[in-house]
Amino acid sequence: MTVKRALITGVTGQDGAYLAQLLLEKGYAVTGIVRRSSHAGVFDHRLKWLGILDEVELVDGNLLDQSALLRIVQAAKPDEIYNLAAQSFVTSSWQQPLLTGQVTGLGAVHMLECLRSVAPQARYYQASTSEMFGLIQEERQSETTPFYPRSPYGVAKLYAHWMTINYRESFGLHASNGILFNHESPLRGVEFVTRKVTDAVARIKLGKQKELRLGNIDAKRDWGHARDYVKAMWLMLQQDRPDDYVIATGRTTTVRDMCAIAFKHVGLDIDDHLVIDPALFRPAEVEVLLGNPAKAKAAFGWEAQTSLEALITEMVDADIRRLSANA
Ligand code: NAP
Ligand code: F7E
Repeated sequence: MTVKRALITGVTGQDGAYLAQLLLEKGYAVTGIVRRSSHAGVFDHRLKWLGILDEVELVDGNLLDQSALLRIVQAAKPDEIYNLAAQSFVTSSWQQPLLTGQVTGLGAVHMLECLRSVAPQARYYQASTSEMFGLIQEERQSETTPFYPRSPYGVAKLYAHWMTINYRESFGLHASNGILFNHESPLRGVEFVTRKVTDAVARIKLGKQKELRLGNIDAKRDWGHARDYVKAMWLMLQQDRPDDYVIATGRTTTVRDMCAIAFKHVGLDIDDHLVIDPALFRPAEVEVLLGNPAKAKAAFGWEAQTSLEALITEMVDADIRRLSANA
């Protein structure tokens, strides 16, 4: 039996780790691109947490270095390429707009150029995002909703999104965009709001912290579990024809209500600890997102499996375990 080969950019990130785990379970040989860091913990902590560090082949590369990417793709001979690498934190995209454009926007084109030049048969997944909807033009956002990005991150992703469609149409590549709404897990970076909340709630419960400072708690998001969402990435590349799909739960919740789930889980009162900090508000906010995943359900039967309550309580419990082990 021939073993399928997958190449993942951003393998050290939340989604990269869960996707690598899924593909290994399916019998794939998995290669992941890692950008060099002075600290080993940056590249191995999520893969270690999932117990798969030794099973993934890690190669040194950077989305900004086209020559390295070309050599990597040529050597890996992938059947499937998942482009998950990005400067993915919306707040940072105002601090580093040019870098965000280069990595999150142009970086995707570096990968598409590799595909076009040396791997035209490979199937390609582009990590598009609900942030492209930004100032929403329809109450429930689907593949046909007009885009209106509200951050340098959203604008960079929109460029990558359209370049993926353009390369598909120009060169006949099997290239698909997954327009994923927010998805979280115990492996989420601690700068994102769900993990910031669950980490703080765990610290408050363990007596290591007193307050939780947040910005706009009226913002609403459609939050799912990363483990469910990486299955959708894989399913997209198993379809005969490349296409673009919204992946979401179809439920939206305020930051405040998400937070309340976390505090309630450990028997604490949110109003005793939550502090609003105006410095954490964004220059332009995405007030509400709510996805319509009907197309993905009809095409390949994908549906979110994890409720927000199950997701947040899993994250709080994981943070309590992590902090207790490090005490
Ligand atoms: P993440 O945890 O921030 O991971 C980003 C990954 O990109 C990390 O592995 C990071 O490496 C890598 N990276 C950053 N700059 C790079 C560069 N110049 N060269 C090579 N690698 C680089 O993000 P995630 O939550 O897993 O999301 C995965 C993808 O989906 C991203 O493209 C994100 O924008 C997109 N997305 C995420 C969501 C969500 O809710 N999670 C929703 C829609 C779309 P280091 O480990 O070295 O930092
Ligand atoms: O913010 C509000 C904040 O940083 C969610 C990325 O994965 O999902 C993510 O982008 C909301 C915003 O995620 C704090 O203003 C309030 O309205 O967790 P977040 P995001 O910006 O939605 C999309 C789909 C991506 O593609 C991105 O890569 O929460 N909020 N107070 C806060 N947010 C943070 N981070 N920190 C706060 O203190």
